[in-house]
Amino acid sequence: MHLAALAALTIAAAPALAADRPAAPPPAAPAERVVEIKVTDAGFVPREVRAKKGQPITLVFLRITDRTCITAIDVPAEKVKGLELPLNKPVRLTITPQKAGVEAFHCSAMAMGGGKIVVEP
Ligand SMILES: [Cu+2]
Repeated sequence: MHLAALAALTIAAAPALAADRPAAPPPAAPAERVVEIKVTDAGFVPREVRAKKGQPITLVFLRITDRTCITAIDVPAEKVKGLELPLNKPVRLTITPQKAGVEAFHCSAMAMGGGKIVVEP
């Protein structure tokens, strides 16, 4: 009973909400690229990410294991150092690579993991 009433309310309210902001401008910027990188028992998955020079890309790191030394990472080319990756909590990192080539990312403790951001010109 309660659920049905709630659903009816939601449906009734929806057009009013939509009418509240009819003038929302279309997004001007191209869609942001987002890539999820998990930290698992096997390390970074995927280990390699492709990016384009001068175009922002958001890396979402998600550590799903405690059996790893990758609890914090560095991306030296982006001056990122000791970025903490709490267990099961996504951490977003947006970068805009300025040079074509390969940017490494790895664990802060030992520079392990062998992650690569391949930046295309
Ligand atoms: Cu390590």
